[in-house]
Amino acid sequence: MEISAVRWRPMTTRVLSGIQPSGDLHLGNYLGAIRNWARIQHTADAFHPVVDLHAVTVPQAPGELGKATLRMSQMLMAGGLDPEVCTIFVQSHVREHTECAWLLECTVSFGELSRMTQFKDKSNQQEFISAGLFTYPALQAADILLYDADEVPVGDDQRQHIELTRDIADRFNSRYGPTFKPPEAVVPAAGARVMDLQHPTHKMSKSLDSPRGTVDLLDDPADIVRKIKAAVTDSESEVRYDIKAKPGVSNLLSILGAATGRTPEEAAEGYSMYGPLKADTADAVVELLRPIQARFAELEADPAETSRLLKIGADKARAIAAVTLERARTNIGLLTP
Ligand code: ATP
Ligand code: LTN
Repeated sequence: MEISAVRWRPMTTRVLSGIQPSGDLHLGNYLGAIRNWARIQHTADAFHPVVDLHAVTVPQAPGELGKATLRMSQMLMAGGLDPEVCTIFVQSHVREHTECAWLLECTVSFGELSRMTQFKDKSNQQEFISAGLFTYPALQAADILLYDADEVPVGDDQRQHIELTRDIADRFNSRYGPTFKPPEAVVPAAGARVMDLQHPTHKMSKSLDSPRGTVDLLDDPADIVRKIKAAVTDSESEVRYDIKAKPGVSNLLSILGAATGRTPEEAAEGYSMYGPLKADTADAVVELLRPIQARFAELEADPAETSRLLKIGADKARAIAAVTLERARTNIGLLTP
């Protein structure tokens, strides 16, 4: 085995995290993920695919996915991912992902895939359970392993998929020789979790179907104010950060703190009533989202420019993915065409 031919370690930390083009981003996605990605891009070599092929694991309305993919790319850019600093691309534009996914499907077992909690949850919600929904983690592993990513910043729910990605990489390497770099999951602290405004014990989520409890990144200011003022609190009136006893108030304090660069405890100082806390939280969120919404409007007005940027991203991504895939093909021993 020619180990010297295998290059695993990029000069700087390489970070990769993908997002499905399913619905618009909400405040939880922004404060818990995108804002963090926007910071990381300045110190790491960051890759962010919009994972459209993951979205087709469940049926899609014909003709809609492309629009949703463009829109999600624009939301990422508006949220602070700079295509000149990091690599934003569309997963299906880099065909190496699907070819690599097949090799990894053959490296993961039926039993391992059966144990994935996201599959169990999602398959319970579907009438038609596609084979792709079952093998989804192998495609996700390809997304990560093709880029020799060191770190994968994700929410806690994705930890199991990243662990499986490590196991797949290790198994492939032991069968065929050093090929893939096992990545680490990087999960933000619990405080980065934004809860639904109407159901503060559930996380704010695209799939909860709680329009009054979810602040979308593109909500207009009047809607943001209305939703935050109507947030569920409790019958006491004391303002303090106590997630167990006061989930609604604590959520507002987390949001206010995150929007103004303070801890929730610091954000609580000076408030003795809910009214002013809600008003200030609403103002802070409106101000936080204002530049994002303005940037989104510019990008939305010029889809050709977004497509141009996505093509540059896909070209950069493909150059790396192709090398890794070739290494995998060679190490397995597939015949060179
Ligand atoms: P779905 O409901 O379809 O699972 P979602 O709204 O939970 O979607 P994802 O697309 O699964 O969002 O996640 C995108 C990123 O946003 C992930 O890194 C995830 O950890 C983060 N994220 C999602 N919801 C929240 C939240 N409420 N608070 C903080 N971070 C969140
Ligand atoms: N499964 C992830 C989305 C996702 C992803 C990835 C995240 C697909 N490919 C690669 C990190 C790295 C989700 O449901 N949030």
